[in-house]
Amino acid sequence: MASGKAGMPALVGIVMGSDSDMPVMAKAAEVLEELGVSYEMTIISAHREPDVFFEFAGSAEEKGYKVIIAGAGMAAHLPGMCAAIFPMPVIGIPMHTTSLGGRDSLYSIVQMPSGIPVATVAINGGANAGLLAAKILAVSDEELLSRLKAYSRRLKEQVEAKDAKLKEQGYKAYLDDMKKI
Ligand code: RP5
Repeated sequence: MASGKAGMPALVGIVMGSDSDMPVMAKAAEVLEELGVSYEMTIISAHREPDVFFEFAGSAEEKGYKVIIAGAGMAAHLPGMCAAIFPMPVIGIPMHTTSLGGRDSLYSIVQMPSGIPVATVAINGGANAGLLAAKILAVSDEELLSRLKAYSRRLKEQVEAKDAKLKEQGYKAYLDDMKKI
């Protein structure tokens, strides 16, 4: 289990079906760290260890989680089953897959039956999942809301800086710079 803020009870549970999902799930963790939101990261396979999964989902509320971010690929049942058990918001991240390009994961996660919603982000949308979790928590946390507004301002400034560089250098030099990265 990886934790975002030492000594802070985790508000967000980040769970993934396999360590092969880690590069995408890490994006969610990075955003939460940047915004100062505590989290715990766990690997659980709903299919390969259902008993461990039921213990995780059944105890998540008691542990203090307010949101769960669940990522999985292929027949991706982890987010939906979290939503079936955990009474607060669940955000699903469909993993890209080599066989079906992630459509298998996307449809498995987004096509939930009425009554059991999963807020599904884009295929491999780890960063947006982290942001959405922070926005849900910011409904009752003014300081977090301020940090989210500052995050949005930084995004805007980054685009403005890119446009200023383009105007200054022209697109050919800009492209050359991009190839160096
Ligand atoms: C899913 O199956 C996982 O979420 C992962 O995306 C996919 C493949 O898992 P591994 O075979 O890499 O463990 O359960």
